[in-house]
Amino acid sequence: MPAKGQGDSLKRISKFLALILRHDPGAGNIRLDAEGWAEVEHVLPALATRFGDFDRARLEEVVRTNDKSRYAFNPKGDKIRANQGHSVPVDLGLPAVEPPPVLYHGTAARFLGRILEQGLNKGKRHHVHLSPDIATALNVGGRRSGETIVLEVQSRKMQGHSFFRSANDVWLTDHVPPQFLRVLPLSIPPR
Ligand code: HQG
Repeated sequence: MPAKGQGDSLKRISKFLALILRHDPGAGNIRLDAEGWAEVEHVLPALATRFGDFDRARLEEVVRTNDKSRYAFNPKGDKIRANQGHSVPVDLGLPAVEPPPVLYHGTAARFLGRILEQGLNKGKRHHVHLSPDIATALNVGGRRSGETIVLEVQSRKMQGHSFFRSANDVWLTDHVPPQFLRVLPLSIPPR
């Protein structure tokens, strides 16, 4: 556990890592390879520029304590990448796997009309992100303002759609057509 007072700074560091490892490697003057890996020896100076002295032990702490296990080192430990959530083109090399019968997607009630018309779209990301359980979906949806809703996805029935499971247990797919969606009758007050 991070010491009291360190939580905020760990969060800021994680946000900057998300920026450079998912969306804009140039912002940290680093490069991602085809599978999304960056050299740790390039990432450390990028972090040091923002946050002062930054050694490997501190980076390991950020990775280990991250609330959603967003980052991972390669087995040798000389590279780091985001486990999912990229907008830059990378191929994580995840195998397609059979999903559980149902998955969940938490979102804001104000998006529901369009979602039921168009299905779930991946937007800027590589995939639509789905959660393995309702509690996680509520957290994801709760990031948005207004009332949170949870959609149940009939994942096993989605013939012809590949599913991938990220290292941090996020389920990924290209698109969810509306006929595989059902709004769960949960009542979550707006934040
Ligand atoms: C919505 C976080 C209108 C969708 C989380 C979502 C997750 C539509 C938003 C990960 C739509 C996209 C991903 C349609 C989808 N019409 N709105 N047809 N289709 N949407 O952030 O799933 O903290 O790209 O419901 O924990 O919210 O980044 O996706 O509200 O795992 O590690 O469009 O991001 O993880 O938003 O979140 P996002 P998401 P991290």
